[in-house]
Amino acid sequence: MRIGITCYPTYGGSGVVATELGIELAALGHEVHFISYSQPFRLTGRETGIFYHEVPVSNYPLFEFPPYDLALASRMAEVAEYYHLDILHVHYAIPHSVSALLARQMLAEQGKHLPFVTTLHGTDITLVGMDHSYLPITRYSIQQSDGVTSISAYLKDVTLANFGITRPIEVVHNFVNCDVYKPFAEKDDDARAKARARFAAPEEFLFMHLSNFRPVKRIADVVQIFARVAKQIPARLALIGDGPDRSTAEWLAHSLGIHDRIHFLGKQDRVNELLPLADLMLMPSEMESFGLAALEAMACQTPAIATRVGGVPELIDDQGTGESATQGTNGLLFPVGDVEGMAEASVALLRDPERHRAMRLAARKTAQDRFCSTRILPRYVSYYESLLNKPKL
Ligand code: GMT
Repeated sequence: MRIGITCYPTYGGSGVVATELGIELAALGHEVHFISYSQPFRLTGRETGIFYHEVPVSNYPLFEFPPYDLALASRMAEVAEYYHLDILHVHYAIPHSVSALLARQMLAEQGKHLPFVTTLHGTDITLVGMDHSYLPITRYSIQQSDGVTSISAYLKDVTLANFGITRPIEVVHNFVNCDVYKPFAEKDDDARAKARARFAAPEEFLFMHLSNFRPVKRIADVVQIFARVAKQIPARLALIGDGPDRSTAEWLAHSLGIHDRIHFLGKQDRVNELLPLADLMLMPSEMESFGLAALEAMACQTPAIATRVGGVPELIDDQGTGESATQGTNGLLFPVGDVEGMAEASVALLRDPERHRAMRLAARKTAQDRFCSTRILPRYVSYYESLLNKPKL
């Protein structure tokens, strides 16, 4: 198939999913065309079978707001025509789904059919999409998409309830490449120790957090949890990512007198090399429609201490009784803002090496058994095929 993909190319879960999907599809022999305003950050530009088409947005003194969605629609139609795309897959509804709808209509005028799939990721529904200035058009473009997928059952339910959507939505969970996101092999213990030494001494526990530092991620809670932990056990914290709340976190770390125990690593390209170094991942978000960062950590055998919000319980099973029952307890969940609970549970877990080890193994097994790209990719491919085989009306 020739597949067009549009996403936000910057640091964020929907862009990560879209890029990894493109990489996996190309590895399966499909031709993938990314259409966006800059190259997605996890692409090198040298991947076989992957092509990138920039969307130029020209400005004009009259435009206080350059119309990116229109430039995107034009570029989508052009790329579809010149490269004979079979299907277009847009990630994050706003505004990508609307642009895809326009592109489909433009091509239809020339007798060409370009079906498009919209994948809902999170704040496109839970925050931005609920804003009344965006709601009617977002609803319309979801309803008009040829196919709609959602990255968790939770997000599907919210979309159906809050947007009054009547068309089917297919749940296709976030995924991770388990051959890239993996723990160090036992024979590589020395290599792990060497890499880990950059962040923590052997007797210190290493905590990690990975996000785009937006308010919804509650970075201040990450620092507060760590401050409580560091009073009880030797520990360090590595924060991966950057964004609007970084300076708040730095200020808090200084005020609490723990800044010398925290590494602010900024944006990192190869997080798969960092996540296996940690003992625990912290994800105390206000909302997560799934929690891709926790899945990436779990695949590296780093369990997460997280909040019981949105679709997170579809991934993290703190009782070992849900869909991950065969893998066992693979992480711990707490109410939003319960920094005491998360700190106490982290300390208790790390003081119990057997329990910690069991949780590490369960985390990796959950990723392998339920969320590896080898399991999820065929779902997307057969979904595309079902749309392409649908009789045209
Ligand atoms: O953070 C967002 O809401 C935007 C989105 C993104 O583009 O980064 O993240 C969402 O998509 C991820 C990938 O599907 C999910 O794993 C995240 O849970 C989700 N974030 C939120 O719901 C806050």
